Amino acid sequence: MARELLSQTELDELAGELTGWDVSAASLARTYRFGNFVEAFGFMASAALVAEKMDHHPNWSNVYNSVEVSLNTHDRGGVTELDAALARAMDSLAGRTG
Ligand code: H2B
Repeated sequence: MARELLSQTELDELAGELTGWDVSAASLARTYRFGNFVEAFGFMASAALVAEKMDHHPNWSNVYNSVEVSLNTHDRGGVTELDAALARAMDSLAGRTG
């Protein structure tokens, strides 16, 4: 999967697609809120396995039922298609599609 930085046009398209995400050239950011800590941590456990398989890892933090996520490609210093793919996978796992 492409590890090139997305163009401004591609970022604009992504902002239209990824509702709930704050899309910038630097990162894709979203805060998920779940029913409780177990649901939040369950999401993180599932997302961690997907991330590891992709060899692409989130910057994230958890406080009780909320998980704050920031995605970027460290070795490119911005957002690539890999970040978009992980964002889509996380939305799917969190049941926040569309
Ligand atoms: N995750 C993210 N989010 N960005 C990266 O640039 C990155 C990563 N690089 N996971 C990977 C691991 C790299 O360090 C290894 C060596 O493939």
